Amino acid sequence: MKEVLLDANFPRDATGATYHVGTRPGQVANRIITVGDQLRARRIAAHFDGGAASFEFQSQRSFLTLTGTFKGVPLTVVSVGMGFSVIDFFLRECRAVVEGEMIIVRLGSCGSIDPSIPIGSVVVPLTSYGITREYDYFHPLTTAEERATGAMEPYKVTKPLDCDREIHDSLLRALEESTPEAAKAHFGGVAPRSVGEVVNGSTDSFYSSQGRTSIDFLDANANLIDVLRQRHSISTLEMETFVLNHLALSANLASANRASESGAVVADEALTTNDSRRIRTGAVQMIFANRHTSAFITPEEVHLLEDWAGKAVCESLASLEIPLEHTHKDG
Ligand code: R1P
Repeated sequence: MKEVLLDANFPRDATGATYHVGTRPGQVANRIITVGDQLRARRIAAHFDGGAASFEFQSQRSFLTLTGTFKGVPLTVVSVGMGFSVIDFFLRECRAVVEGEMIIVRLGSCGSIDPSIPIGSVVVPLTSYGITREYDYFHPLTTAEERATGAMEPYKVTKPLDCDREIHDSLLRALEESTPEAAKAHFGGVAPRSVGEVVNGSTDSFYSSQGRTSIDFLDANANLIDVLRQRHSISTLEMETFVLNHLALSANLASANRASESGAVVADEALTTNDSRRIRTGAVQMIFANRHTSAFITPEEVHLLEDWAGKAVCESLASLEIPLEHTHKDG
């Protein structure tokens, strides 16, 4: 960031560019695909009209924004990196530069802890849980009794939170309509499969809270995968979708409160609000790893899944209506 920043509460420069993502009004579309990986972002943008983005910005903090059109509809891909905190930067700063309703779809990779969902599958989660390390479980002042009785457990699991049902259904339909039959040679003779209504867990670590064991750290996670399967029916683990759903809920609550005279709107009402700054979310996740068999996808298979899922997400987003949509201008 070379420019002078103007507001310590929400830092922006004189052109309106945000502090970390670095984009300003006119550069980000209402329909956004967010990914963790810059190569994946560029593969998706290759489906844009003309085969490339018409606007590109790489921020000093490694957020890459690519904006163009798909079948004439403005679309943006933002590569954000990994984890809860980058979703917070991404969503708050994109919200600040976009007028009107936003639709945001995460196209990510994930691991499967469900034996019925092998690598090469592409899943559309409906529900996500947040799974975080309980830092105090490891604290020297926590007693052995608290640990032994289960008064304190090493990992916390939130209540489940759904994405937008219409977006879920649209994403699943777009994937099903474009299943790459020709790719079956790469997936043991079976064409990769899409699966809807999947229950996902988003974790605050790739390692401890996903049940990967270590001799270098005390993580108390040897039975975590079994707990997540048995108590919560979780099938997939990744690191962002729950936070995306949570922040969309938080934005919709704020919108509903602005519209309400009493200012006391509850979550159920926020989900049905039709406020012009509503945020709707969805996710598509490619299964790269199988935690039962330890299988990992090959780079060639990654490319095939990213092409299939990337195009399907563009098709889905371009087909979804946004009420009172503002005209997008590159700038
Ligand atoms: C970990 O390797 C990363 O891969 C998954 C996880 O959510 C985490 O961000 O998603 P992406 O491939 O989209 O980054």
